Amino acid sequence: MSTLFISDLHLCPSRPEINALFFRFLAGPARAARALYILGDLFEYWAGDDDADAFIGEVTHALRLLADSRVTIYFMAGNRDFLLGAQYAHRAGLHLLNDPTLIDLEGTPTLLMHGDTLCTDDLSYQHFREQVRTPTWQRDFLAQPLPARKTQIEILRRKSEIEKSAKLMEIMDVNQDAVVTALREQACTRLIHGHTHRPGHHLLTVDGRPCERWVLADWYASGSYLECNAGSCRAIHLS
Ligand code: LP5
Ligand code: MN
Repeated sequence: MSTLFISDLHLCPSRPEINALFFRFLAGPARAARALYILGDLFEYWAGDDDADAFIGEVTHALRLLADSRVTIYFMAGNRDFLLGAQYAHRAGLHLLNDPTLIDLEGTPTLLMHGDTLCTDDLSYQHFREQVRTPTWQRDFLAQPLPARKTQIEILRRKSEIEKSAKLMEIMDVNQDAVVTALREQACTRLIHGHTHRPGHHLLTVDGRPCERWVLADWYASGSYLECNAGSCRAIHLS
């Protein structure tokens, strides 16, 4: 049985075709898997587990059906849905993972990350990330009423888009030294991450060990997933 990996779906009510594709994926290929790993940015943004609108309800229901069919679903937060907490995870049947997480994937030590922490040259983002990942910041933010949180998120999203348009593409990609350090520290040979929206399969050598880095694709124009079996992985495009 395979293990599947997805990330960067950015689900939101305004992209019905992608949502339908995701629901077909959950009811189709994902049903035959041993486990599904969602490596962040499942949602366009997450304002708190108390945001229970109809669209989120649909996604929750679809995830729950998969979890109830005995496929283990793991969720690692991305930079857009890091506020997703234990309450929602319980509702949707998700097992929360820390970033990074090392797993033994049928004999291959495999490191899982969202990918944003590898973009160490993006200093303004890393500074922002440091602030919003503290328990104090998150407690204060979540203590505000939902509409106030959503207003601030909208301001941040606009600011982020403006800043991104002025950043060099290289700055928003992973830093090679950060990749090597992650593989070295965890003594593993495979890294799977998303975030950069630059799908690919990169081969590299770390301390004499042949390693590979899989970058998951985003689900903006279409969908895809990474399927791993003993020893190898392949990217599968959905249409
Ligand atoms: O997601 P992506 O790939 O488009 O861009 C990221 C970085 N941007 C972000 C912001 C998110 O995309 C949008 C909002 C997510 C909702 C989170 C919910 C809770 C937080 C609420 C806080 C108020 O993560 C982008 C990176 C890019 O990846 C590539 O790696 O470059 O980073 C930025 O552009 C961030 C800026 O560099 C720094 C922003 C400083 C913001 C200052 C505070 C504004 C708060 C307004 C509140 C009133
Ligand atoms: Mn991301």
